[in-house]
Amino acid sequence: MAMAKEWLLWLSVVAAWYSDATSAVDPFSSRSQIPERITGVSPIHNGHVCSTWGKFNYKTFDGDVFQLHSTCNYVLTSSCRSYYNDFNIQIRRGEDGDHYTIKNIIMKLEGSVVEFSVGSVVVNGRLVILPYSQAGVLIERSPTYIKIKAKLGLFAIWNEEDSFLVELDPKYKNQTCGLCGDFNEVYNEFFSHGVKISPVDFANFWKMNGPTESCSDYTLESTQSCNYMRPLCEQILTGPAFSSCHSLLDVASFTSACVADLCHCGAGGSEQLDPACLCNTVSELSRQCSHAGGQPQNWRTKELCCEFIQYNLLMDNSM
Ligand SMILES: [Ca+2]
Repeated sequence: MAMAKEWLLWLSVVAAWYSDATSAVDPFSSRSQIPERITGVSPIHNGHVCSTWGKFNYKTFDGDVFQLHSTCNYVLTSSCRSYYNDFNIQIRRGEDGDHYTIKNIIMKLEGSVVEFSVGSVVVNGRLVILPYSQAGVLIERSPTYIKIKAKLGLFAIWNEEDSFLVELDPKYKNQTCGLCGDFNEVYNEFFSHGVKISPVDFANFWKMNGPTESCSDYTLESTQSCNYMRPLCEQILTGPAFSSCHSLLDVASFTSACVADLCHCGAGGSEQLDPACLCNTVSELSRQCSHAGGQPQNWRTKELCCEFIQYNLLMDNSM
């Protein structure tokens, strides 16, 4: 994959800055692969959270990180095992040139249907003003997020851009289906009848497009040729700004997502690379760290993602 020299130079400068700042022992240097099971990290956060961010990153409840480049509508997660369907969350990403975002989210929460799109929240067909609270569903807006709490045991946040996170009560373990997986603490999502399947094949099980709708999806090329970018991601994600996060999150999985972000940076094979590619996963680590109870420090510098606002506000993660 063609890489602009300026881009590599810029990355090297950023990495060097972080490297200087992380002269202490790097406890994650040997964790270059996604572990078979997430261990030693916060079970409260990691075990109950599914998320999607950036252009195409998804992380299942069980910790699998995968990339799905698609503008189709999918079931993100739903209660599938019980007779009564407690919840169903559908999500559709959109792209406008180089700008990728979550176009809309539909949440069926017990008896209510809540539709989110940028700038509007519609409950049971009616536009509502936030904060909204009715029938066990609370929706409120913070400076940087829309938060959704459902009494049945669901908490979600959307930054009205690329990042959506859903946390479920443990009572739903092994009860869910959708892109977030089955929530059974086993990495089994990408196998069908014992055969490994691609993210697009996996996602096809959960595609919910109407018969007349059109959308595009494709499997991204392997990131194996981009492994040389891994140290850059590791240096930033294991840096001192995130020291309070390292015991709370599985940083190795974010590193893999960061490598994918850089590997697939630029639109349509263009050599014009977007510095924001590096920011997506770093921002997500910061958000999830806050959600898990950590306190990420100000990681944005003049060289790194300075044009974006600071997201790492302390969030209320109570259910
Ligand atoms: Ca699973």
